[in-house]
Amino acid sequence: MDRYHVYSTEDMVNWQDEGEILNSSQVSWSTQPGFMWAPDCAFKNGTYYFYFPHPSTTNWNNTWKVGVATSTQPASGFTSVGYITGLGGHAMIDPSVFVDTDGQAYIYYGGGGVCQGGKLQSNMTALNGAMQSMTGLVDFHEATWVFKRNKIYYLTYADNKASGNRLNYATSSNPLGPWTYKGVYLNPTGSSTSHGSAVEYKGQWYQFYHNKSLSGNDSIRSICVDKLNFNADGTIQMITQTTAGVPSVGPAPVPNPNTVKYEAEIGTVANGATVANDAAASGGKSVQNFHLANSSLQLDTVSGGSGGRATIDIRYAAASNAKIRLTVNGADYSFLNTPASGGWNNYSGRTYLTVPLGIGTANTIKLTGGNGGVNIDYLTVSPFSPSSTGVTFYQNTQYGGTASQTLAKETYTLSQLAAQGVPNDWASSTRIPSGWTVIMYHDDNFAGTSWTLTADTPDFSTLSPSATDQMSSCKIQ
Ligand SMILES: [Ca+2]
Repeated sequence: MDRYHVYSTEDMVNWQDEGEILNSSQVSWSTQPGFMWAPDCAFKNGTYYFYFPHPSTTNWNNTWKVGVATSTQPASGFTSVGYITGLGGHAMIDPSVFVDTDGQAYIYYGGGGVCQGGKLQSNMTALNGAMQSMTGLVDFHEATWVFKRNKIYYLTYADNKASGNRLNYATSSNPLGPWTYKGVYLNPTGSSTSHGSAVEYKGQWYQFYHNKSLSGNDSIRSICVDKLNFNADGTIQMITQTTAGVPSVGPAPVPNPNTVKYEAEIGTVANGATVANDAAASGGKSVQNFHLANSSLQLDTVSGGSGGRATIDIRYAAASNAKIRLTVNGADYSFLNTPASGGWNNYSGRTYLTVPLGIGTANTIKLTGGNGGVNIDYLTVSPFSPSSTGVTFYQNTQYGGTASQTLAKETYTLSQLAAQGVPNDWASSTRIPSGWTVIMYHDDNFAGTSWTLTADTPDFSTLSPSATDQMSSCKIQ
């Protein structure tokens, strides 16, 4: 796998994909493109550190190194800065970095029955002394994770149980052991491997782990989170694996003010995909027959705001688990899972990914089917940065069409609109920045019927009288 993403939350229920922070093509010492395994992260003295295992030669399992990338931001701006000298070798994967309450940082890692730990220097990118064997663990396989609670250090790890690895843990009064084995606390998840991390957030401890419930493929895993509870003596209670997840611990996120909705039915369909009427769908239509090989839906003139990261959120109905391929501006983002939503007319399905978009509306999103049936209702696109300042007119309703034009605060006669790329009697929808006003006129030179708009208007036919393909001059204030 490749392409690490960061997700954020404030309520443990709604998760924001912050986008990709690193891929193997950005690692100067990489010789194995696309081959990135389980990472960890840490924060110290204003810098965020990202640690990732990566093989350094084609003899991959004997040449692991632990790479480091740094940023001043938790979810963007990471730069690969090398690897930790002195770490690596056969099966030595799964780095875990723990910063103790006294500020001293430790790194742990291991695989193939070997687990080691050691101190990091204050620069967080070099060892401070030799790595030590972590003693006292029983049936260690891989997936080391270390945390501290009430002065007790915990080391969690996967065992070798053949029918499905389990997460075990050991405790110590010292961050480098010796460790006292305490037992299993996460049973097999359905995946052959197990790997997790434990964190405290807003007073509750949580266990993150993975299963393969969505994909059915042992190598394509889904992230899970459930409560991690402790007994009075500090021992860990068995994790209850749920499909519902954990309760909300905060307010739901404020909607992104830059979000634009695009009905699937305004896009271009091909290779058997069809626009079909469906009363259950937004706008009364959805794109169907997406089970057909190479069936596709393409949306042009998608707004990327001022450019940069944007979340593409796809709403769909599916009777059984499927997946769709996402391509944006020609870049292949591979598959997005579209888990069963409860039926072909149940449009509660959501799948999303954060990707970079270009400035303005010259962005193209293409969805390709052929991997199970999915009825696509609509997409929302939420640029992280607000739209470039201006009023954007679109040829079609719902901000669609083959072209769009963004105009500044100014008055525009017929010829001036034409000079800006807005033909006469052409516009059918518009996006208007907050606090701006657009007065559209039926005739040239600000004459005839007029319409005063102060907010986004997705369909000029809803105005009275209809303004569809009517504007011949306008004032933007
Ligand atoms: Ca729709």
